[in-house]
Amino acid sequence: MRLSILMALIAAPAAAQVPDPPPPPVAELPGAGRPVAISAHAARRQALLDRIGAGVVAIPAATRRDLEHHVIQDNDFRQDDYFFYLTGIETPSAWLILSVATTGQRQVTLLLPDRNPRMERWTGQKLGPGTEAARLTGIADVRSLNSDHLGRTIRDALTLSPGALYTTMYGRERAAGLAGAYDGPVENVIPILDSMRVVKDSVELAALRRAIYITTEAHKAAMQVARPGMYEYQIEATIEYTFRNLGADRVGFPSIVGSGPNSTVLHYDVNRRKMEHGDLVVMDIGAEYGQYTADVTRTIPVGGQFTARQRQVYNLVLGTQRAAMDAIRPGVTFRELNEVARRYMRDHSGDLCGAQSCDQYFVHGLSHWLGMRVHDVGGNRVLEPGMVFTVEPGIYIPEENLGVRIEDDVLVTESGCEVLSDGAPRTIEDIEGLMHSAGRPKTDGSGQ
Ligand SMILES: [Mn+2]
Repeated sequence: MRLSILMALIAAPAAAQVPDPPPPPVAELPGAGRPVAISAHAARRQALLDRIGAGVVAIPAATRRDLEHHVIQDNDFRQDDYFFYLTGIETPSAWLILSVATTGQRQVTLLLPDRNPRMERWTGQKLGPGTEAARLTGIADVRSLNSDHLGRTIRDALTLSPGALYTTMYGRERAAGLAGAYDGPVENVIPILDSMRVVKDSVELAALRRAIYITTEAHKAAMQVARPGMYEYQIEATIEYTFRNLGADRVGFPSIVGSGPNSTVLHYDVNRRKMEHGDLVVMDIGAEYGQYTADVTRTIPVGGQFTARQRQVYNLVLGTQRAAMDAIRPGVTFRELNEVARRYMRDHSGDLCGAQSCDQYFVHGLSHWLGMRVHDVGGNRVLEPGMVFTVEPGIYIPEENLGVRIEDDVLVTESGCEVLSDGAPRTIEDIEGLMHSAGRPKTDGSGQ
């Protein structure tokens, strides 16, 4: 027992409590790609074809970056979001061609680069054309990108399915160029895909839940290690250690760990300051898992206890967030939620921020969509069940080196919302409780 308690104290935070990811529906893909949720991706492709009427859709995968030519610190391959949304595979340089003929007949073709054993010595095994790829992706027609030629596939599809050529490619004349002598209309398919992506299906929600779970665990780990005298990057290290330790693929965005004066800088990510007693630390972080990212912010007192002044400002931000969350339901807009939040802040500021209301220090928007991108696609939309977004009020008072932001990720339900990031302590009582339980002496936060 003694040993297990000791091990629990020195082990990585909460590593033993991680629930397993859902069981894979098929075998893992070569190259360590995760299993494809075949029916979900097929449903997305069919939903896209429902939307375009007649025509052909051509979606390129991302290409692998080159150590010799690109920024080497950022050489990790990450799949193109649109290609991933429609296929679930992380294979570089592939293409997806979808078509719907005037007869209504639909065709889905995946073009994969031929495998290259010599290159695979360097880059690892890749998914190549063949029956194995068809089985693993659920796309029956998998062809060789090299021998079948992309242009011919697109041209043939356009012959059978006249209409427009839809693509995500920048420089859409290049897409037409791929189809040779094609001189019909070329359309941007991105707005259609974005309008689909803003409402998440169950497979997307599972990835988001896992990314968010990992992120809330990282917040708890950070709360437990934070001490005056530490540097911000040491908190960042604990956070990003926890991300990888729990299976995150990468950060969804650079981790923000801003203490004292840096707590009032919205996107501070240098993280080099030495933290002092009395500082608040804003930690705005998000793990990425399965191409989906979390975005959760907590603000903590590095000494383990909020001062009276910090406590008042913190609770105003928290009350503002609760007011906004209480107003979430289908049919509401971001603009309306923002108004609810600002009205609450104005009505409850008292003299906390001088003669004016504290909402003068609430200098950013309340919400943004969340998904494969941290500021996800979706634009102006009325809330519907299945949408996921952030609720993040803040108050930043530079003249006091006092910044507070509280950010949670919510899922719109039929009647309101589910807070997906509840796992990270949010109230003063819960934050101080966790910080004290990590062996920290009780102080008044002022350094004594
Ligand atoms: Mn955010």
